[in-house]
Amino acid sequence: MNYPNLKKGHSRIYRLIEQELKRQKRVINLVPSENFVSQAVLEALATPFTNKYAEGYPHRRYYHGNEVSDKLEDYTKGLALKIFKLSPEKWSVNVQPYSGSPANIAVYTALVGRGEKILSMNLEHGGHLTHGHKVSVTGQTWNFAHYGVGKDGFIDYAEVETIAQKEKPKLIICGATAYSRQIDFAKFGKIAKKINALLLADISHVAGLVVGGAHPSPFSHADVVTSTTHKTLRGPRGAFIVSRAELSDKIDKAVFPGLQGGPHLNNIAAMAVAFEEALKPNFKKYARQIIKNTQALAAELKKYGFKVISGGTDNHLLLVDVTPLGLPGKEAGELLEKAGIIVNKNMIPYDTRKPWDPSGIRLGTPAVTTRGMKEKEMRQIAECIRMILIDRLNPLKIRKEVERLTHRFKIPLTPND
Ligand code: DSN
Repeated sequence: MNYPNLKKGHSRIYRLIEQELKRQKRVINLVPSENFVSQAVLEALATPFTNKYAEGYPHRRYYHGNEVSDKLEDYTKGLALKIFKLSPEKWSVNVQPYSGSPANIAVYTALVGRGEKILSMNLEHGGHLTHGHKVSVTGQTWNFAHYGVGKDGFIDYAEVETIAQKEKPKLIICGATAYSRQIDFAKFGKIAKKINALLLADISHVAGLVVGGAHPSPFSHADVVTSTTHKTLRGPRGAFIVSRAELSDKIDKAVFPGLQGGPHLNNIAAMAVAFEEALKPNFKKYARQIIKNTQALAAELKKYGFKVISGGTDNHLLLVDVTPLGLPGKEAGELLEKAGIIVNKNMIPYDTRKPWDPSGIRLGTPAVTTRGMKEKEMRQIAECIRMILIDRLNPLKIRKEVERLTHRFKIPLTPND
């Protein structure tokens, strides 16, 4: 690890960074919303752009000295449109949201009056906290109605339409954080048109798959698209909002000055690096491999008798109900962690348990795919999971197998790391 000034003058922080790097190297990370950024993304994050205030938008700033920031933000916005093959005549983009939650809140603030109705996916069925859960400011400020999945684990589009017709929301949200199937943006678009609602696609989880051509794109059907940049897109933590051009003034005002202060320019620089990386041909391969890996993992787990929600996956994640094994999700996650396999506990559709100790675990392959693992390694990982959760072997015994894999498949850092 090459941070000489931290090592010399801030040894406590240096040691923590060292410990975290070591942890990341040694575990198999199956958290579907996490990934490993490239060294170039990390370098961009640690640049003097962090020193600059640039409240406002390119060429309309509240601070002087922004001639370079303007170039950076204009360039990043151009790249954001380019990765989705969008024309700047029809679409606008805002790259300033600090993360996915403020991006969603900015969209609601811009397009839906307080107290007005929004229709979104239930958190328990795979939606996101900022899709109107009662503990989120979104659920306390707007009037949310929800749709979910059927007992088969799939979105029932006929039911979505029935709820939409009854509730007449101003905005419909599609997109999820724990849904392992493709989202049919065309069907959502038709439903929204029928009731004259706007459609927001929150593609935070699948953005990298969309860019890589491994998941349908929402842009022919949605009015607004939000996404984080740090999940399958493999960029720094951050988010962006793409909207039909005529909505962009309202959205820009909602982001700044409505919700945020100055943009994090170093983050925007790192986002641009990630977008450039996503334009390279090998990103398509990466996106396709993520799905091959998740499907291999799901198939192998099913072979061992694990209960995979909806019976499988079309994307980067899968949900497993662990209660038939006599284990709640929290305990399953803890046992796996002891072996160095990191997942997150997660509610499953129709869960009777609570979010802090739900019935399921959520597993995903973006991070292990970045390490270069393929289907063969997914089968090995599934076997490790079986040995821990079904055979109930001591997880510490499985740790060696995990370390063999993590030793062979490095995280993307320069050789001196
Ligand atoms: N926390 C993110 C996830 O893990 O899916 C969503 O915000």
